[in-house]
Amino acid sequence: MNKQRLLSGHETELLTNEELQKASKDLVMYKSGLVRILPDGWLYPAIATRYLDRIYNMELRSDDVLIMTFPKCGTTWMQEILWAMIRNPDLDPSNEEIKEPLWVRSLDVGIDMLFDNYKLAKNGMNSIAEKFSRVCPGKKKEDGMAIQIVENQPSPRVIKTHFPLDLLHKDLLKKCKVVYVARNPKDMMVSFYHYIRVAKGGSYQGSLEKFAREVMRGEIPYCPYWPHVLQAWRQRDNPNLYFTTYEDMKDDIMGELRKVNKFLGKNLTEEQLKKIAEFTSFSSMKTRGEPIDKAFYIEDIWQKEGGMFRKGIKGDWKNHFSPKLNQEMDQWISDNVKDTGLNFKFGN
Ligand code: PPS
Repeated sequence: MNKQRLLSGHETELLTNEELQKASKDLVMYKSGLVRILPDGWLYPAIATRYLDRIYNMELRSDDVLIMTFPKCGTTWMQEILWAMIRNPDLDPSNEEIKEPLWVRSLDVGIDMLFDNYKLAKNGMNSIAEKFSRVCPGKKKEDGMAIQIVENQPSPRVIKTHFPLDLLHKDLLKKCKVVYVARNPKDMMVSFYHYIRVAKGGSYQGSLEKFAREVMRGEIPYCPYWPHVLQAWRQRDNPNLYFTTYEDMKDDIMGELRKVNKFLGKNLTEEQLKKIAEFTSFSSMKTRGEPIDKAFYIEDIWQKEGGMFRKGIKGDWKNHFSPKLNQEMDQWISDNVKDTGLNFKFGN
């Protein structure tokens, strides 16, 4: 079926063969192709349409917390903070969950759509598949492993999503809390480019300049960037959404932890927050290792440049952008933030 109406009200449209051929020149492709979700044009592996309605309709609990981001904007960092604050505030090492990789403890509810990639399907998601068979006996993988694990998880849950607000339930912000992390688009671009090269699901072969232009035109999976960020930005005064940035976290992590503590109503002590800051520092997280299965990565790029934990700094774009790309990005940014009140710090 070429077109489908989702419960969120969006219409789906499969990319034509011509569009797919263009997209797959530098990118590893998905068996079922790609789908565009209108009107904003979100681009996902076409298999996403199998899960989106179920995710839209998932039963939300009042103590659920969602970590929502556009990719490469600080998800993993905030996810580990939220998991610690909510599930293990004293960082008890004997906690059973802490032994699991982060992406199993706190699932990306839409991760199954990446399974459609032949390079990943084989063993890139073993830990999720293992948990699925353990906690969802008799259930079908094809109905979405992540969503079914999440449905079975004990409260309070920390759920990760890269889907934007408007693809999730219309009452999401009435029913539970969302922490949204944005990152300046120049550093997002460098980090996204690295990841789409190192992840077998991307195996991207083109240059940074080419990639950046494709992202700006919304031609890379998970794009477009602006509606994702702006939908959350417009909700910044909603008491159930906390909007923050990667740059604010880098500038003052204790200040951010206090704000998140208040937002969640956790009443953790300064001592507990300090320990969480240390537990979730870049060096601690990198030392503990990848939050996902290593089979996800192309080994030699991973060895040289890292995987999920690459540099963890602000302003790295300055080491990668040509003056021309910088100019194009500046234009793209100013066109899109105009009249929104949203400003980014571009790092030093
Ligand atoms: S993902 O795959 O979309 O969930 O990736 P995401 O976690 O959003 O983004 C990865 C970038 O975040 C950096 N990172 C951190 N920075 C500082 N402190 C901590 N603890 C931390 N954890 C992850 C990670 O290094 C990626 O940024 P770059 O610029 O590529 O280093």
